[in-house]
Amino acid sequence: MQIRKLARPLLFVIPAVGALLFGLVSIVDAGQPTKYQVTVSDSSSGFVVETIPPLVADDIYKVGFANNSVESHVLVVVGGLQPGITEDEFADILDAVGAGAPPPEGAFEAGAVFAKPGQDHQKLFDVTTTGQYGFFCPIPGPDGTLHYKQGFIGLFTVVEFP
Ligand SMILES: [Cu+2]
Repeated sequence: MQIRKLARPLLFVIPAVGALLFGLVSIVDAGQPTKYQVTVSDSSSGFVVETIPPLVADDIYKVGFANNSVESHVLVVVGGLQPGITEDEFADILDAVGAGAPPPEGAFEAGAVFAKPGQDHQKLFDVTTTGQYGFFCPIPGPDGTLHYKQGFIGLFTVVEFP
């Protein structure tokens, strides 16, 4: 008898607490960076990075980077690139900087996140400046070939969120 009397009101209390917690979480979320998930995996023709779209809204993102590949990777994003640059031109710049040349004027790193095989890590990426961006992984494979020459490279444009 005693337990039943206590148990019944508790059933009504628990959903109310749940609603309150949900409300608090929603308020906290409003000030948090936008979450975005990127995955790298292997294919017969190289590494596949999914998905960084050609157009990205300006924002600060908390990027999750899941590594489903057999090698370690770091997703590096750089901004301030020349508009209309091609992927080959971007790779040439990376080669030059890797060989000791200064980075192109105005270029900046927007963020980087490292993940070993099987890991999924998060880092903040600041793409609040509109313009031409690129992403790449500079880690070499077992034969010394850099990952950005095995498919881990791409370009995207950051546009003002409408
Ligand atoms: Cu890599």
